[in-house]
Amino acid sequence: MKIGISCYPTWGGSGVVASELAMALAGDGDEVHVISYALPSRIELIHENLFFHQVVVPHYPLFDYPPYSLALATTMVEVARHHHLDLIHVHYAVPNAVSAVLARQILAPQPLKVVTTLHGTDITLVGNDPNYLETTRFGIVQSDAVTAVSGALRRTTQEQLGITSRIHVVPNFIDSSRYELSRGLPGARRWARPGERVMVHISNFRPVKRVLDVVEVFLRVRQEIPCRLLLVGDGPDRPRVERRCRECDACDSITFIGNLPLVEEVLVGADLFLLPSETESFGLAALEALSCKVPVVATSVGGLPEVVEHGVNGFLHPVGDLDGMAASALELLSDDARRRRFGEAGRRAAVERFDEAAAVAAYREVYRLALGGEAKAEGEG
Ligand code: GMT
Repeated sequence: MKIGISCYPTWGGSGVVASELAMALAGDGDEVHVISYALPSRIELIHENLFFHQVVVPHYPLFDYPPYSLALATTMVEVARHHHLDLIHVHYAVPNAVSAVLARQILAPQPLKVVTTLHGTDITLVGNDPNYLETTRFGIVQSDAVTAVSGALRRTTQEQLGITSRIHVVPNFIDSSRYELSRGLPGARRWARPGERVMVHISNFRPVKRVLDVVEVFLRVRQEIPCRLLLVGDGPDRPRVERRCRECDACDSITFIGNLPLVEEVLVGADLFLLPSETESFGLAALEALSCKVPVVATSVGGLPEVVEHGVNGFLHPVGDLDGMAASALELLSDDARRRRFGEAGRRAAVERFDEAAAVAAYREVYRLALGGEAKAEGEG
């Protein structure tokens, strides 16, 4: 098959999932063309079947807001026309789905099927914004097939955008062997002093991630046991979080690591992962932690209960329940045997329920349907 994959190239989970999928498909023999305004951080262009096409958005004095969606649609048309793409798979609906639908229309009568994967904030925050709602809904409804990364996101899309057409659920996945390879590394322990427990948070530091809650939970735990917090990632809330760390005199035990391409290099060796988000359609970072045998304390929102099993590989609490999250963190950090049991259960879940090969097969089945194949009778999306 010849497949176009369009995504955001930044550090968000949607770009990571799109990149891993692109590399897996190319590895299986498909010809894959990645289309974005920069090379996505996780893409390794070392495969002969994998190509990258940069979307260039020219500036013109008239444009206060250069039209990225049009430049993207134009690149999609060029790539589809000259490389004879069978389909284009867009990750994140805004504006990628709309650009793909436009490209399909421009290309007619050359066929191009559009597959859209919804990742979360493209529905819950951005797509839902009245300024984008109608075009987001249009892009989704006009796609030849639509997937969501969790059952919760499918429900939200149906409820909030009133979408009644079929949405397949293909959960996010990880290449668990990568986490196996990092096992020998010191990982998070590099930053810890002897006797310190290490807690990790990874995100893009957007308000939806509630990184200040991470700090508050950490401060509660630090009153009870020696511990360190590693904050991985960067984004708009980082200055507020840094200010809070200074205010409470915690700079000595909180380390900001910034963006990292290979998060397992920090997750390995960590004792606990914190994800107190306001909303989270899936929580790829939580899955990466589980895969590294790190138990997760998170909020019981969106798709997180589909990833983290309360009392088995982590604990879930209502949004803002700082005392509850701190109590769960302490429970795990002060009981090595229990923490190890939770870690093993997390690794098992990652390997058994979020296997890369199974997800790639599920996406292939969605492609087959988009290309006009019959739906399988049982157990499908
Ligand atoms: O978390 C973000 O703000 C980035 C966003 C993205 O598009 O990269 O993440 C969303 O997609 C990820 C990959 O499917 C999910 O794991 C995240 O849960 C989801 N974020 C939210 O729903 C807040």
